[in-house]
Amino acid sequence: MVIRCDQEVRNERNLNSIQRAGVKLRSLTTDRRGEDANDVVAVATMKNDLAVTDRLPRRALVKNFARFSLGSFPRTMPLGQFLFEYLYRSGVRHSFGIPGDFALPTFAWLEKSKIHSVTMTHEPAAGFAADAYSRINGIGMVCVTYCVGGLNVLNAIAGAYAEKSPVVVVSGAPGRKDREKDPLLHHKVKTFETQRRVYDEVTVASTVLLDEQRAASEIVRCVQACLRHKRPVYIEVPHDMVDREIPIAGISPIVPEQSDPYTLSAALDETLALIRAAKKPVILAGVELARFRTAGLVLRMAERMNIPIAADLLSKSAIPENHRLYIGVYGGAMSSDEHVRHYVESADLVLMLGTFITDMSMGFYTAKLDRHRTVLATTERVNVQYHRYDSIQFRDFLESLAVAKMKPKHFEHPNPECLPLPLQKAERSESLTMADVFRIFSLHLDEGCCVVADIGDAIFGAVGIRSARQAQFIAPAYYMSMGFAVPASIGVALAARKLRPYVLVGDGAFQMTGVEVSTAVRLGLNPIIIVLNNDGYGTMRQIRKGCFNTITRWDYGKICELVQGGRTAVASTKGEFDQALSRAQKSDQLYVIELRIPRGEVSNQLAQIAREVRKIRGSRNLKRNS
Ligand SMILES: Cc1ncc(C[n+]2csc(CCOP(=O)(O)OP(=O)(O)O)c2C)c(N)n1
Ligand SMILES: [Mg+2]
Repeated sequence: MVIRCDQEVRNERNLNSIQRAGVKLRSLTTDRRGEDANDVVAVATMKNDLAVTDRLPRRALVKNFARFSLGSFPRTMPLGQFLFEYLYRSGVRHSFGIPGDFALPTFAWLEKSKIHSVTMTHEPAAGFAADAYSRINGIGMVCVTYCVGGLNVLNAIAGAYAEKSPVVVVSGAPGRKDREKDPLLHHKVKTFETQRRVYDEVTVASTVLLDEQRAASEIVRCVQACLRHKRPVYIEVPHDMVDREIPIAGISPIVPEQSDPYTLSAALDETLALIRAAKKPVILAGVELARFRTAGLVLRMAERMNIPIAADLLSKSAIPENHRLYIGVYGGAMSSDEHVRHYVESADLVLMLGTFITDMSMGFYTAKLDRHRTVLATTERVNVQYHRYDSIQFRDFLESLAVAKMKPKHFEHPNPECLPLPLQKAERSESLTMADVFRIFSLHLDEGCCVVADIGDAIFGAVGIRSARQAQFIAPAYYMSMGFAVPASIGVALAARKLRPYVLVGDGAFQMTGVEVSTAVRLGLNPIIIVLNNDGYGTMRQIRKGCFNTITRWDYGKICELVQGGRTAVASTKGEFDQALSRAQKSDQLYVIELRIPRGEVSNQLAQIAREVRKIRGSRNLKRNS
């Protein structure tokens, strides 16, 4: 018997009320989606069995079914074999992680699969690598052991959740048998459920594969949720389950999700009326355009309507920066230049498409984007001025805008001469300022580069990077976790072999995860790693001085000796940096370039932001010289 409960499960409270209403939840796995939790439907398949399934957009469903219909799998398979084969067919080619005894049987299946397993030096780095890989590849994974590994990688997965990066976390775990009588087993924290429960906070779906009958459908459900929401999911694999034969048949198709046609048409009518009436509209292209691969639709719309486009720090490079309609990065006081700031703030309509409105990307509350002149469309909702429309698929909304009839707008580029000035002979011996670091850096970029920025002035200054040729850019510009960039460069290089990572990393952040240079050398990768050495936590010093901003002075180039690979250079003048970059570009080896930046020297963007933060937090600099 099949009983379909049409009741929506919006949050855990609803799940609980379903339980109280008499439906006993057997092998319930929790789906949490924050704001888009209303996408979850509960389907009761038997009186005592409630599964939470995802609704996928019809397009995704058709595509997915065409690519890897479950019909092409044998009727039964060992669990580990199915898990990695399904992940492979979903697009995963590399896995990042560190094994442990509970995870060894899972790693054995991983090794037998078509997915390459990359052992990193530390789990946080594996998480950052997988995050960057997933952003570029569309899905990625980490494979770790129970709690000591899983909880070690948690911060990176939290960042992936916050910034919508589709990472599958596969964790080895104590066996089904081990859990009987609740013994104290190594790596256990509080209960056997602890790790899964912690992960529920940073994933959109989670499962513990304790039941052979449901294992395949649970794997499918989690991976589909990851692809659909572009957010992490958690799959826990007890070591005594991974070799068991599991049935593959009988997985129910995923119900596609569609826009409500009336709501879609009302939202479009209102938006198009605003665009029609606008004299000076602008698009603020958001990061979801990159994640959901919809930047092309927005470009088509912008070109047909002749509307200029700005990006924000998180979405930088989602739209080609050398496009004639591109005007720069907007972020209030943290904009790439005054022209873009003025243009966006004086526009009579700002179309925010796929935009995350965060304190950081909006320049610590200095952005001026009043609701009466904005449309905010994301995968979660569409807000047109003060009206909110739900039940609209983001892609449907963009597709309709891209083909809508509209008289092209008048547009004059506010800053056509925005490219960096070439380096003059006379200035080559001058010492480096942060503005010059980003200017010289920009002069060396082209389509083969992916700039990977860490936290600190590396990310703030990167707002101003602009090049004649389109380079890619990734950074944890919302979650802002230090230590991202060096391991992320490994993820980038493996996800896109044609891109060479250009890492911008502060000395503090390098001391966290820079040792991943070791993994890059082992894999034969050749990122160019630029260490911005300003003798400590420069960003923090801008906000509050104190001895807590002091770190040990390292000779950064020596890392190459330690890991026995790569080349190094040190630069403290503009000419030296330019020369070091040229050498690194000509070399096919990994390069570590240490830039000696005077303490206290910061980019304009950091100076502006620090001023705002000091204002908000009321911080006074207590000590002068630390
Ligand atoms: C994991 C983590 N720990 C602490 C912080 C807080 N934090 C932000 S910037 C910063 C200093 C960064 O120093 P460095 O990498 O040398 O860059 P700089 O600020 O000097 O440019 C710190 C400690 C953080 N964002 N992430
Ligand atoms: Mg520093």
